[in-house]
Amino acid sequence: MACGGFMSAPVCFIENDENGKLCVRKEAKDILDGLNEPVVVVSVVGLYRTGKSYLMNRLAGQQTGFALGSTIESETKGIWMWCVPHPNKEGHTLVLLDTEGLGDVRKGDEKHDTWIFCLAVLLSSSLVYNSLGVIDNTALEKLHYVTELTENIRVKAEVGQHEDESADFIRVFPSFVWAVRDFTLQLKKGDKPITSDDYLEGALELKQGSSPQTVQYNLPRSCLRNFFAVRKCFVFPRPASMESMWIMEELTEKELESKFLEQANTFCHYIYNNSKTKTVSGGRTITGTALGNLAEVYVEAIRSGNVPCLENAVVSLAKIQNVRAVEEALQLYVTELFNLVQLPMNPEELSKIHTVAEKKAVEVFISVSFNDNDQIYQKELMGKIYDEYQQMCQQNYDASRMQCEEVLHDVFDTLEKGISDRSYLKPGGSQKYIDMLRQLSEEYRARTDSQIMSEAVLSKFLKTKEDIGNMILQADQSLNAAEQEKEDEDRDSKAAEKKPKETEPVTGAGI
Ligand SMILES: Nc1nc2c(ncn2[C@@H]2O[C@H](COP(=O)(O)OP(=O)(O)OP(=O)(O)O)[C@@H](O)[C@H]2O)c(=O)[nH]1
Ligand SMILES: [Mg+2]
Repeated sequence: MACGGFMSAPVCFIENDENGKLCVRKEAKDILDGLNEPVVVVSVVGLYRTGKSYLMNRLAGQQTGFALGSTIESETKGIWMWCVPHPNKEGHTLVLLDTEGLGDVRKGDEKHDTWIFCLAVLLSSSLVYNSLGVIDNTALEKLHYVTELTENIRVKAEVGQHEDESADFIRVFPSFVWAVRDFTLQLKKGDKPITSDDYLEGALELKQGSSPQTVQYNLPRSCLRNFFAVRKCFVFPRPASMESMWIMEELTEKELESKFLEQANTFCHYIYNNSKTKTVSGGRTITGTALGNLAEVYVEAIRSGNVPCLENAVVSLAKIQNVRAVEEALQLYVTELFNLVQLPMNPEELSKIHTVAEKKAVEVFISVSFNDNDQIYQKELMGKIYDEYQQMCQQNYDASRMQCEEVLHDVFDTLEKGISDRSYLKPGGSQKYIDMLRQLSEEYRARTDSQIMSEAVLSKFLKTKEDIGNMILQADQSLNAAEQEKEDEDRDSKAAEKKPKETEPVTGAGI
């Protein structure tokens, strides 16, 4: 697969699993998962062996791609997908869906064809119906799948008892393009030339009356008229001689009939210019990712024996997309935060990084989310971002605390040594202790200036030193008192020494 979800060759999208039930292939789902831009989905349906895959290769602008078969055996199985850059719409992907040919009796499972047809209708924004020859009653009878859509597709989750749901089909169905291949007739009504669209509309005209035959005749016609608002028809002459058609993939443009080439180009340009971006009920445009999810929702409904319902599918799709949107947005937020933060850091800087990352995360959420009208998932995302941010703030505090503690140990090492050496347990020691505490605190502050936990760590430390400070002070005071006492004593004794001895009363004064 090339970058950006574009592919060098088609892959199988939907096929039968080993139990014979439809399933979405992982490879295709993964490709769509990586495609976060709006998609224009064009699918081709029609009877087997009618040149559908060849026409799709032309839409891809490639000579080869979807496999063609030149034998009578049907070639394409299930639904194949090819994502190519949209030739006209920048930022859009053209998703081409080539389907298994309908009506091959050897398959023996009519219902399988019905589901292939339904899925093509449900997944595309333009449905190309491909047939050989002319649009006559037989051709319309072969298109009976369109008459079965009412039984096999539901639009609303809740339907009133007498409500005709098919009236809603026109709102949600793709545009319809009939490609008539090997058309050999002249487009004329009487003498007047008519367009291929007039030809189609003429073929879809209803008969008056209510006989069973008339009802039967009108049924596919009225279904096409009532379900598909935009209808278009292209007629293609034979592209080459009989023998050459077995090797169509090898034929150069020059070897193809010029009239065929002209029609093929007109058809391709019509599709490029007019096929709309795929939307779902409610008008929401969908991306490749959503298309993959939508396919899974419809296929799951069919697998479990239910009728695919557009409204339910949108609800399921919204849930899948929104859960994913929360995951992706949160992932981006966390990655952004981890890449930019360097703990410990200034909380204001951290807050700035958080704000930018949060904005980017919300942008991702908005691009991936789907119908989050009550902002339930966005609120969930904001809550998760808040939790992540709080955790990061806590980690920032912890990292800052650790660094401050390291500096603290380093700076106050002298003080601790002084304490254990009992250097402060001497007279005047308390003042020395206080001075040292003050000086080291300043040094610590200078080294942890930018740290958020600087003061908190210091004040906790100083608190632990209060007892020892008091002890030193008391010791100092008692040493002072003892010294004072000793000094007093010394002074007294010295004074006593100096004082003349209490003399005996002079008895012989005249000696
Ligand atoms: N007669 C005719 N044959 C064509 C035309 N385009 C392609 N073919 C040939 O018809 C054969 C079948 O073409 P595919 O494109 O494989 O037909 P398909 O409808 O995809 O066939 P399945 O996948 O089996 O349903 C190939 O040999 C093609 O070369 C065409 O316009 N007219
Ligand atoms: Mg095919």
